[in-house]
Amino acid sequence: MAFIDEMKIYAEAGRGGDGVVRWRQEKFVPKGGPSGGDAGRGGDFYVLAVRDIHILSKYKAKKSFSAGRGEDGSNKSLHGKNGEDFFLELPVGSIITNTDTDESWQLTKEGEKFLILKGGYGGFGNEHFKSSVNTTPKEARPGAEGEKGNFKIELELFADIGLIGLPNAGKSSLLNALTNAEAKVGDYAFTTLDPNLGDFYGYIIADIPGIIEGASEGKGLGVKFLRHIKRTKMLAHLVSFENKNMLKAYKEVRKELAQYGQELDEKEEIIILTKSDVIDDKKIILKKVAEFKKICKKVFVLSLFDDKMVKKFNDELAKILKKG
Ligand SMILES: Nc1nc2c(ncn2[C@@H]2O[C@H](COP(=O)(O)OP(=O)(O)OP(=O)(O)O)[C@@H](O)[C@H]2O)c(=O)[nH]1
Ligand SMILES: [Mg+2]
Repeated sequence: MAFIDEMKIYAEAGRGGDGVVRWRQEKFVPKGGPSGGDAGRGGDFYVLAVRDIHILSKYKAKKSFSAGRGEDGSNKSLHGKNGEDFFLELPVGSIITNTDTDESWQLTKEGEKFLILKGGYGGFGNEHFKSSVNTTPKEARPGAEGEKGNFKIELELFADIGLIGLPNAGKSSLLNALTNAEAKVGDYAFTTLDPNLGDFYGYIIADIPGIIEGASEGKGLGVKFLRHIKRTKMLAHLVSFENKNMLKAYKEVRKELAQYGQELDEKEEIIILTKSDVIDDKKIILKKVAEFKKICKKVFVLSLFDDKMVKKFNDELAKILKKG
């Protein structure tokens, strides 16, 4: 499920500016002392995590990046400005490897940043070399090169929320309603054979193939997908109103999670009672909600045929993920 995308780039931190040789020029002082200022250092090169899984494609055309050069020193002892730092924005989940040194970093949360290349120092101007024995130093130093390197960037996406439930609960349909994924939908069990991913305001929703009794021992599509759930942060458990015994349907899936182990059943969970349009009697719906609220605080009722309901759920889910 972790869909991995790869990219190679070349990056350079800024070169430091050069120090300069300058002399003070004052009225009536034919030759003043040294006044060449020090240069600015080169800009550092950072990677910065953002919540945008498509950002790598922006860099397709441009694969080389550099931070700003430090400004040279100037006369009147003025220091050059430091070069601008460069922040390469990468999606949360990116693994950055310097292929020259094998150093590696992983961006795991929004806003996290790492310094991956240091800018070069700025050179000293001649004023710096002034001393009692040398009042007219003609020496200035050039700036140092910034660090450079080749990098590999791999995107490893971990779903923020996994949609689970018995086959036919409406998982793929819900993914399609919330994101621009185009998951296959069918009125038969095991329509979904591989997890589908959707981008929901930068959060990743994973639609997991249906889980049936015995899945933890390999039945149906089996353990393969339970393994994937291990990596999602939160679960949304879908239970369809088509089930005669909804609670039993719910417990069947929970039992498989518990039997699989690895703390799958300890993940934060929300419950979505789906296909409410198949029930005419509102009281039945309310009763079911009350029943499920005894198990879990966050219970939602949803029919994908009702746009308002979908919109409301969409907003609630966005809030939950933001908090998460
Ligand atoms: N009446 C009604 N039908 C729905 C609703 N949501 C989905 N369906 C239908 O339910 C059937 C199953 O939907 P899917 O989204 O494929 O279900 P799934 O949970 O992904 O199923 P698997 O991939 O087999 O595990 C399809 O025929 C959908 O059109 C709903 O809100 N109301
Ligand atoms: Mg499906």
